[in-house]
Amino acid sequence: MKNIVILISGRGSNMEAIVRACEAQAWPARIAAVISNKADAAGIEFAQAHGIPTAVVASKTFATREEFDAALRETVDGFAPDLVVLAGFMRILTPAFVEHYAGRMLNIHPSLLPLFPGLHTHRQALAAGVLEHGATVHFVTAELDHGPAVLQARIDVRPGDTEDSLATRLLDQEHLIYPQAVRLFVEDRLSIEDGNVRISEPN
Ligand code: NHR
Ligand code: GAR
Repeated sequence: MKNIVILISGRGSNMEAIVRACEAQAWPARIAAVISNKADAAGIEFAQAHGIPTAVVASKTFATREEFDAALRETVDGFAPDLVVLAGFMRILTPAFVEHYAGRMLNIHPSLLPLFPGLHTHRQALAAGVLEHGATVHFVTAELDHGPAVLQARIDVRPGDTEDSLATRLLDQEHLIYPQAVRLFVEDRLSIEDGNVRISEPN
């Protein structure tokens, strides 16, 4: 059984999709904890209702990123994670934190990376006039939104689309690919070769 620790900052709908898929598909894994950097994250209530251990490490109570990341690492490591999943987690992580979880931390970013790293991706996509938008699950590296990509999902950009309409339509796709990617990881089917992800056949 692999231990998965999920980090959130808010709603937690991607976390919810992963929790449900893990239960429904009987993965060789358990959700060991859901941890938020914000005390009022709605996702914490869902996790508690599912009997999943939760913790809050409130980022605003720390003076520096280094101190926050040290406290977060201590809490995360208390759950002996094989995999750390960022799901709508909104704090940039220090290189030391990222290095500690190298090869075992995933993120979902709401763009077709390498397009539109950083924040406000739907706004960036509309401003660029792209006809296709999407989301990328990637391994987390120190360089923001630049780690090796595992899976992507695409949506068309339609006339009249807004940041909200894109975000809403994309979220349905995120809820499909993020559980798929996490499942590949817990089934030991992901490896990184020459900086790219290789997906192996099921055993
Ligand atoms: N940390 C590292 N080192 N590398 C990555 O690839 C990371 C990461 C931390 C989070 C998620 C990412 C996203 O998918 C992620 C990937 C937050 C920001 C940000 O600017 C940017 C990208 C992501 C998450 N955060 C502000 C900060 O100063 C705070 C913004 C806020 O609180 O609303 O940390 O998009
Ligand atoms: C998702 O769309 C996710 O891709 C995005 O925020 C939303 C979180 O929703 N992540 C980022 O923008 C990371 N900076 P959720 O809390 O319901 O999963």
